[in-house]
Amino acid sequence: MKTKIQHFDAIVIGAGFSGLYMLHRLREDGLSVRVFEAGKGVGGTWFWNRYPGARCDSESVYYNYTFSEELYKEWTWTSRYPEQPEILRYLNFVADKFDLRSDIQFNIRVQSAHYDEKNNRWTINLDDHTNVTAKYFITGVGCLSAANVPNFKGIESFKGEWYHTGHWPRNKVVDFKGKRVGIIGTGSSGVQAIPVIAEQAGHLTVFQRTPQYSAPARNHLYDPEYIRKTKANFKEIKKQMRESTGGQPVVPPTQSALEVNPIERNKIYEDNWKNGGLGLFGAFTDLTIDERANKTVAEFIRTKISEIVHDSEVAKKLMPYYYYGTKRPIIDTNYYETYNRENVSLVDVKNDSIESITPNGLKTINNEYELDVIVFATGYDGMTGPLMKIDIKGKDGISLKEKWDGGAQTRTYLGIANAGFPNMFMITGPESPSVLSNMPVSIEQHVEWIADCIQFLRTKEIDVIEANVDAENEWSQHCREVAEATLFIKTDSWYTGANIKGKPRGFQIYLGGVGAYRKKCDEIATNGYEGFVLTSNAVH
Ligand code: NA7
Repeated sequence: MKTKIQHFDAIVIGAGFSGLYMLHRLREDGLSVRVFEAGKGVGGTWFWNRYPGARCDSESVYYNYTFSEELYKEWTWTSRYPEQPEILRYLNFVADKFDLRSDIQFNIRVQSAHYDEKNNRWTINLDDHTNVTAKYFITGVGCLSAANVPNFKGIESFKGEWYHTGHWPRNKVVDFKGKRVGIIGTGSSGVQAIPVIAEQAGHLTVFQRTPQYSAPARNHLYDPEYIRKTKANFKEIKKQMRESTGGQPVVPPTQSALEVNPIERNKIYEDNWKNGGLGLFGAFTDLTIDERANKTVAEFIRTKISEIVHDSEVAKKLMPYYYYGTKRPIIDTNYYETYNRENVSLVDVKNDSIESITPNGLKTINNEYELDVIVFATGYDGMTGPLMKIDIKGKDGISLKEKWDGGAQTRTYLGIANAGFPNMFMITGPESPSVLSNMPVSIEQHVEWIADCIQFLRTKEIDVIEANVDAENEWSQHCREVAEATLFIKTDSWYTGANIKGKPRGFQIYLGGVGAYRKKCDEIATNGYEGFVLTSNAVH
């Protein structure tokens, strides 16, 4: 028997920070909405990333929604950097408070979304073989949700257990006790997991391809007085975050690292190191644009590594050599210190690369390692990856993958829309500030912009909104130019797509800052959605 196709005003993919708020906003505006979520619960990234030590590196009191002052005041974070279980509890609290679950379908994957030009509707095909349609199609799929498990030869022969940090088991505690554990990858996930796993494992072998710059997080429990003050300053904090560069309420630097004398500069770095967190990254105005300025902070961290790590050979292997900050700067709890443990060893797989996974462990060109458990902390196909996993087709049956030429030619308008894909919106899509900002701030901005845009279309009885090709090209070019003026593009990283074999190199994040970006998006809306083509009575 054929099941009846359901029709909605809007379909949203994903029930993380983006999808939850998008659902809430559109429902408040009177739209019928359905959210599809592959996980068994809400949370998105925070549903899947359950690996040991998983924490956010934005401070808790800023890593939350600000659309509701009541919500902000009702929730109280326990520590400076929130652990994954606490963030997940927060998102569940939000889902309950706004009664969101009734419009979310869990355990289901969107396989395709095709635009039907004749009827001006999107048809969404789900992996339970049902279809639904909607006028507006919105993606809240996250920027780092397409896990990268390198295609190592022999992986299927491995007799032990293996896990990717982004797909950690939900109903099982992975037991490392007394085991020989290998971890591949030393990005944020690896750096967080390594110290925690080392405390449990019999022996932990870290397979490092590129060493990392990391600074201490100095996580601590919050003082109730600090929480009280933060809640009392809600309005000011919200304003500061929205107008800032990175979505954090911090005072921006005013000095070049080269303007101050070395003693003073070192004191500023020391203060940031003692204070913990990502302060070093924003210590001076020119760390990410001037090679000589960057060298000063890079040298500072390299000196710290040599002071912390006892074995000079190990310390040497841990020394990063590229521009600081051009790979995501990391904060940690006892990362470098962990290499002083007897049960931890470091293997440099840049010089002795991984050849295969064997039934009993891992083989590099020169050595073999026996392992009971392998942890892949090998990252993600960032930004475009999650979108290209879905078969999204716009006008004339052209897919997003074709339009972007498999990632080689990513072009978007504001990171929100795509020419050729009418009535489709991306929350924190490629070429928006997204991952180079405090995510909830960027997510809220997109959700509110999209919801306001849809309200505008409904009020003016406009049926179709589509980005104009010229406006899109101009925006993409602007993004590239901003990135090319920085050191970011000089390093192989997931920002540039260099971490994925065969992925063309680009830069898919807007580096102009969240405040400037918000202003630009608002101007476009105020000018009647400049750069978009608006059409009425499109339904034939
Ligand atoms: P990242 O930051 O992309 O880190 C992945 C790590 O895995 C990194 O050290 C990679 O080395 C390493 N890697 C990837 N593939 C391989 C292969 N084939 N062999 C050896 N090593 C490999 O991902 P994370 O999950 O840690 O963090 C992602 C983001 O989440 C982070 O930036 C924050 O925004 C939050 P490489 O550096 O490429 O040489």
